[in-house]
Formats: sequence, C-alpha cells, structure tokens
Amino acid sequence: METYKFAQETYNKIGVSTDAALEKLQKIRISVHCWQGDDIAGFISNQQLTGGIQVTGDYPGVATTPQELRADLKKALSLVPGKHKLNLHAIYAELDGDSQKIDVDQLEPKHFENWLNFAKENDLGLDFNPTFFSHPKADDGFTLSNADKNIRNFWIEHGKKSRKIASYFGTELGQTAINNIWIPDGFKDLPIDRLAPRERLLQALNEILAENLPNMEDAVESKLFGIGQESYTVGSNEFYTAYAAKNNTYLCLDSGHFHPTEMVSDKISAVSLFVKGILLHVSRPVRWDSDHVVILTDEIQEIANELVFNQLLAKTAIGLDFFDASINRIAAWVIGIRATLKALLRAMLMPHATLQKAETEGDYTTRLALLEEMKTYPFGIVWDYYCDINGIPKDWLGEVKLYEKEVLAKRG
Ligand code: RNT
Ligand code: ZN
Repeated sequence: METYKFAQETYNKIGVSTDAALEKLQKIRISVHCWQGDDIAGFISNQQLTGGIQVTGDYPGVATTPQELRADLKKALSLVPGKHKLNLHAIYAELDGDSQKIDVDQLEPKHFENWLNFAKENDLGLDFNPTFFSHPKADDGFTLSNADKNIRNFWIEHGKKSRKIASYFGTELGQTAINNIWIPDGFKDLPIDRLAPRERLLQALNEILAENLPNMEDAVESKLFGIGQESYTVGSNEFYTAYAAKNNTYLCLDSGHFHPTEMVSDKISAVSLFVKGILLHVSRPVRWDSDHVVILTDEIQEIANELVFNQLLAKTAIGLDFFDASINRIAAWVIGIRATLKALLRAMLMPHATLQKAETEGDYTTRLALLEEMKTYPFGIVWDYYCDINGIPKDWLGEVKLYEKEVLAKRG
C-alpha cells in the first residue's frame, strides 16, 4: 500500500490517475484461447494438426480430456487479474454418444454444454471458431474455396453451424460471442488462377453469413502464408479487409500474419475507420508466424497504446493466439495474459494529453523525451497492486509449479 501510494503520487504529478487506469483495466475481458492447453488437438479428431500451423515441444502434462483442459484453464485464470472470456474451437466439442454419427457439419450447441456450464460457473464469456483444419476434408489444402462443390458445401455447413453455436453462447451468457473464420486455404507453389478460389471463398462466406443471428458477431482472419501454403493464401489481407468493410463484420488482425516488418499496431487505426469492429489475435512471431507466447514487447505495447489512445477498446475484442508446448502450458497462458494486461495498463498510465499536445504543437522533442522517460516510471508497482486487490498471488509461478507436481506430473 505504501509503495502504491508512492506510484500514485508519481503518476499524479504528470497528470495521470492510477486509480482511473485500474478501474478501466478491470473492465477489460481478454479472450483466452483454449488451444494453448492441448497443442490444438481438440477432442473430436485423431488427425494430426494440419492447416499449415505448427506446435513444437513436448513438455509433459498436456491436457488430453475436456476435464483436464478445463481444470488447467481454471488454474491459469486463477493467476491473472480480471474476468475474461474463453475462446473455443469447434474441435473442442464433446460428442459423447454422437461421436460415431456426426461430423463437424452437424455440430450443435448441445455439444458444448459442458463448456457453457464452465463459463457460467467461472463468470467467463465465450467466443467461437469453426475449425477448418485437422480434418480429412481439408487434406488437399482447400476448404471454403475448394473447387469440389461437395467439399465446399460441407465446410459452408460447418461455418453456419458454428455461427449458431456462437449465437447460443452469446444469448446464454448475455455477452456477445464472436465467431471467427480462419481458413488455411492456399498453394505451396505458384498458382495459375489466383482469382477463382477467391471468388469461391467470397460466395461461401456470403452463404455462411446470410442469416441474421442475435448476440454474436462475425470476424474474418487473413494470413500472408502458412507452412505448405507459402506462395498464395486465398484469404489474404486485402481480401478480408475489403470483405469486412463491405459486409459489416469484424476484421481479425493476428500479429503473426503479416510480413515481419509490417505491424498490426499501425493497421488498427486505419481499419477502425472502415470496419464494424476489430478482433485481435495477439501473438508473438519470431522470424515467422511462430505463435510464441506473448511477452511485453515493444509491439504489444504499441498495440495497447493504439487501443487506449484512440479510444478503440470499445470496438476491439482482444483475443490471444499463441501455442507453445516446450514450456509448462499453464505458465504459457499466464505469461501471455499477464503481458497483454500489463501492456494495456502501461498504455493507460501514459500522459496521453501531454503527449498529444506536444505532437499537435510540433514539439517532437518533448514527445520523444517523454515517451522515453515513461519507460522507467513505477508501472510495476501499480501492476503488483492491481494483482493484489484482485487476490492474485505474487508467487504465481510457485502455484504453477505446485500444480505441475500435484496434477500434471500424474498424467499418463
Ligand atoms: C492460424 C490462425 C488461427 C489459428 C487458431 C487455432 O494461423 O492464427 O487463428 O491459430 O484458430
Ligand atoms: Zn490467429
């Protein structure tokens, strides 16, 4: 408390209220991706992970059942301040008796009943993703843009069912659920026809989105390349940016989905002027779309600054998308969620009005000097205090290690 008072006063002197920042931060829900907990395996396919994404590492204790995954998520969420959302993929359905009979084009809300109950019990929102990979019908590399009408229709049906599930979640929880469409479709080598697959994707999306559903929002996620789709992806940035703007959907920006010198932080303000909303997939690309655990990098900070400075938090949904199997998976979640929250807090503790004034007056010296000075302000004290008032143990890692010993180590 003494130390918090010191930080409070230090920030007050530059016109920043730490209390107001914490109040604002408390309202933010991060959409936590369930797939960090089981290396994107899911429960309904025994197929290998496909779609040009890759998880590396074999750290022991991976969750292999819905019960284990929920227990791990619960542990992770107990070590981060705030109330959040859980982001599910269709492959996390629990089919029980239906497992032999149904495929992903027949999924229904009832297959996610346990997840919904888990969300209710833990005051979580839910988001959803149709899974257009790790499935025999995606093995030729094309789903919604497949030239084969039957395969295309199968995936269109999956997309429609997914929206219904999202809408059900949103209705049940009284919190809008986002249904995010990402497909892996693309070519390894130079295509002759870049247009036709995009025409088919456009048509397929229009069909999927045709019905108006309550309490859900649609998002579309672009990508520059995948492993095995290096030369061409159907759902490129231009395709989806235009699609989202024209069709009034959210646009999903994944921080690993662009050329390494292209920054999502610079794209946010631009697209915000044209799309209904933005969904972020906060991730950390290292040399490629490697989906490393999010840490407090300059780019994460810049993204947070954009959202806070431009008052874009209201039209932005913040989701995480990383997967690391080389370290404790629960720690991975905790590190990534905490880093994202820290970046937001730091942005909220910036003397924005002073910086804006300096910029407006052309005083770029002050702008740069102040930005640099802020890096050594006692933000860590404010963060610790925030964790404290939220009942989060300082030694969260100790808790993870204990859980590893008592629970993870005993898994087969
Ligand atoms: C893939 C996309 C996509 C997936 C998840 C599992 O490059 O980022 O969002 O990571 O849907
Ligand atoms: Zn993503």
